[in-house]
Amino acid sequence: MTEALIVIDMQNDFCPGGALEVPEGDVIVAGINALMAEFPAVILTQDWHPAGHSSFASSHTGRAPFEMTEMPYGPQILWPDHCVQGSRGAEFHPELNTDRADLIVRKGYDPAVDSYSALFENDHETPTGLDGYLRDRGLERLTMVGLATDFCVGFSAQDAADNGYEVTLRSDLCRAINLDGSLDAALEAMRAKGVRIS
Ligand code: VGL
Ligand code: ZN
Repeated sequence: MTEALIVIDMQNDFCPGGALEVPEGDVIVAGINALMAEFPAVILTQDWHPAGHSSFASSHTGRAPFEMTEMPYGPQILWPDHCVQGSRGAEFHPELNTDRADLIVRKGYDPAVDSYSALFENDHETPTGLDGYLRDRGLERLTMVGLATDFCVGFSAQDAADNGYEVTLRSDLCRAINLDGSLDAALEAMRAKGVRIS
């Protein structure tokens, strides 16, 4: 039992009508639920920001969503307020089968550091704990699905590949935000690290 399905950020705020909506973000829910049956281990991630998080444009006077800023850990895109802890937008899509989850990993809770990847925060060194969990359980082959291909899914896949996992991206069960070619850049970066894109 070495295979895990990692379902990234299938939350209301990333679905149509949400604060940071991903086009067609909701159409993949049924396919993800069906895919869970094929995996012995299912792990969900949940973007989980405190109000006033430093990745929110609203936390920086005069700045608008989707502009870039510099954080102590590097460049950072400023986002609309989203996935605020305890809000409806932070809840999983109501049709997602959360019962099958062995583990739910929350990330992005440090007010000063964003966390796209399921394994490491955006400083690329603070662990979320998922790497340790996967190692402890001997889960070595990961299939990634969810939102958004060019941010949280893409960085999760790259970090996992960098840390020795065999990673497959099911692109039919992901959707992208696609800011300024970010989808092509993410696919290229994943391929360069040996992520299998199917
Ligand atoms: C995400 C931007 C900000 C994602 C999360 O889930 O891809 N993107 N927070
Ligand atoms: Zn976020």
